[in-house]
Amino acid sequence: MPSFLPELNAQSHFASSQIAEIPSLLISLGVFLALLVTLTLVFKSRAHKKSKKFDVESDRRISPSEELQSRESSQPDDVKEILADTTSSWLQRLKSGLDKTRQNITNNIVQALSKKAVFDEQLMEQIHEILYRSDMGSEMADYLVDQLRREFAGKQSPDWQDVSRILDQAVRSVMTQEEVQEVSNNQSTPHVILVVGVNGVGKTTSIGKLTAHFISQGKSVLLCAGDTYRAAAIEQLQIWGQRLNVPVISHQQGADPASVAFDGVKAAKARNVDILLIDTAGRLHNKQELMDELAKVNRVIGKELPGAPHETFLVIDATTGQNAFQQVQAFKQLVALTGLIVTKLDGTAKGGVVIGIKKKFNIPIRYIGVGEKAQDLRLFNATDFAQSLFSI
Ligand SMILES: Nc1nc2c(ncn2[C@@H]2O[C@H](COP(=O)(O)OP(=O)(O)OP(=O)(O)O)[C@@H](O)[C@H]2O)c(=O)[nH]1
Ligand SMILES: [Mg+2]
Repeated sequence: MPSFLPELNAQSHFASSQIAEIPSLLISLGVFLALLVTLTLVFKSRAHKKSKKFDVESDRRISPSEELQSRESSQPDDVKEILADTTSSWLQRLKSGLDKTRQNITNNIVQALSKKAVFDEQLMEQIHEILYRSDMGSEMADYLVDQLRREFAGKQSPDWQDVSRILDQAVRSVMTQEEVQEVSNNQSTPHVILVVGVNGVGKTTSIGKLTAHFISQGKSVLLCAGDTYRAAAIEQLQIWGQRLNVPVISHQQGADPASVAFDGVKAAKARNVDILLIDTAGRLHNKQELMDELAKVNRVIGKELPGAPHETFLVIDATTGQNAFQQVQAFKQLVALTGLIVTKLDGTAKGGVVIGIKKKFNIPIRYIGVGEKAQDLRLFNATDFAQSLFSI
């Protein structure tokens, strides 16, 4: 008995030590399984991220054009229209937008040319008068007639083809601006754009159109109702916000525009949007009040975001003719303008104002509007403009 007792003891000790190890084995197994589950989850989430471009239902890769289509179909109608717009349809609209101005210039010059055998001073005076009446200002009319004089003086009267070629070249050389570029190409975000101008020129509408334009380029936009002078002005911007599915920062009517602008910049930073567009009032009691208000808005914005506003666009209404020159002059003294938006070119025979303002002030014309739809506002292009103005 004693001889095998130790053996038995040893065996029973072995069995009991095996039993004692079971919990730790179970724990190890549990840890192993947990590790396996974690690894599987990590792998799956990575695979999901990589397969973002797979159609979930059919489990096939989505092509870039399908991706674009699905992005386009979820866009607001205004943006869809911009995305579907072609260069030729824009040129067509630009040309018809400039119809009245073009007819005013071309028909009259063609008529004057037909009555003269020689390109003399009298004919040049007549052409000067026609150009001047398109509201391009005397400086620009002088310049254009000088170009014609240099080319044709004393010669047999040229036909419209020759005259329009010289006018086209001269206008293009005045209007060509290296610096004209999409604001949305700018890298610093949020890119803050302050939109100023007298009442009724098309500030709020242009902000709506620009918003659609920037969304079509894949940018995120936030709007700020800085025109607190009228309740309707705030509502008008909110309607654009709803229409384009873009948030609008606003306060009550009569609130301090600088404090709305401050909230706008703060929200744009927090939401990390690409572009913040700030509307302003054009209808103030007097120039001093407007000057003080814009100065305060600028100060507050710049404090919240150094360098902002990155752009200040003055909106001018082409139908106001010579008055537009005075508006540029006045606003140039109030704020540092980085560009002009010229609206309502479709409603005037005096679209020459665009050329005259560029010649006189040398402030880049950034966008032009030739209608009320969102796609009717585009980046200004000197070649397209000159061509649309002088081609019959
Ligand atoms: N035909 C045409 N109409 C335009 C164009 N741009 C703006 N408008 C119209 O001009 C009118 C005035 O536009 P708003 O955007 O309200 O002008 P605003 O400068 O914001 O005016 P206030 O807020 O009163 O200072 C609206 O009826 C617009 O539809 C354009 O390029 N062509
Ligand atoms: Mg407005």
